Amino acid sequence: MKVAVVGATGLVGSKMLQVLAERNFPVTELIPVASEKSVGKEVTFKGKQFKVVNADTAISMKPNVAIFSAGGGTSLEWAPKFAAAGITVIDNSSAWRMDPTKKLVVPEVNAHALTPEDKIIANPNCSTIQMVLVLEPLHKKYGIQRVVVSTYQSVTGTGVKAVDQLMNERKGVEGPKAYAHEIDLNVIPQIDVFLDNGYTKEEMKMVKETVKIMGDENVKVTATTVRIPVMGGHSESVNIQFAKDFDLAEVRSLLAAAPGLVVTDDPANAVYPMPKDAHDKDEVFVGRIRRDESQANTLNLWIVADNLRKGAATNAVQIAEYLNEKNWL
Ligand code: 11C
Repeated sequence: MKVAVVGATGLVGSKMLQVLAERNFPVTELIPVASEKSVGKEVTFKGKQFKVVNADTAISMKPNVAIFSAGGGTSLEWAPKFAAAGITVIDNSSAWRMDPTKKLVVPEVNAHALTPEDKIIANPNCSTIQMVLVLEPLHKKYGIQRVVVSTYQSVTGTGVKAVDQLMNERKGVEGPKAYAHEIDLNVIPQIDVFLDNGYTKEEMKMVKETVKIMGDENVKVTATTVRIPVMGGHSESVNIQFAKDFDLAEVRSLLAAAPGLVVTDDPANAVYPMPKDAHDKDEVFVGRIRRDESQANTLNLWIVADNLRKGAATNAVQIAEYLNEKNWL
């Protein structure tokens, strides 16, 4: 399997290479793709060096699959060109997610939506992925009516510049800023740009992507997304109102049995999900599972996952694994 990784030198791109190697995706030839300024540089994959090429060269090398993580502009311009050459694109940007002709996939939830005709497949936003993994098994059993989510998101979601900003501020060193404010010892209630309705783009991604992935417009979501000075992953406080009542022990066993989830919930021993523990893991961790005592049929819980793994690279590689199992690549 020839695999192109577009944006191979970025934070998510490097994680894609790591996850492809760790999960033993059957890569016979790796084609790292990046902008002209990185062409000719080398990246290491499974102990071997591969030269970075530009997108045109990558298409001429005819990969079976191209995993994009180079921003929406690159995806809008290049994904259709790869697809026209018969190359399946798995795109980690937001460019194609809400396009009604493209599938938006979290394999544990809606891999069944994929067909051999899907040539551009969208990988959801990190904060959406970890939430829908928890919502799906509960929705099937109790019927979700409304979700109120507040996020605590790692600087790795912004990229290398933000990680550098946090580290520089921590050391008291001047440097380029990824955010309009200091991030060390601070909390910024803005992720991405503000829209006309007063919500940020990140918040509206959580609202709209959740409905599309779960395939149910009755799942109403409202979100507040917040950046915190953390590296290991995104955390989410989630309040879920169901149509039917639930049994807490049953909720725990449904979540424990759901693919990709680990229940980490022993408050008496100070055990709950934290980004430090989720870092570099593929699983999504859920804990602090408790009844909302202020209204009927409502649950509170806490979800943590490494946004660069299940929130980006792992989910994209899982989509490629599914397509490969079906012999569609
Ligand atoms: C963040 N969720 O943490 C964003 C990063 O639509 O894929 C991912 C943006 C996206 O800042």
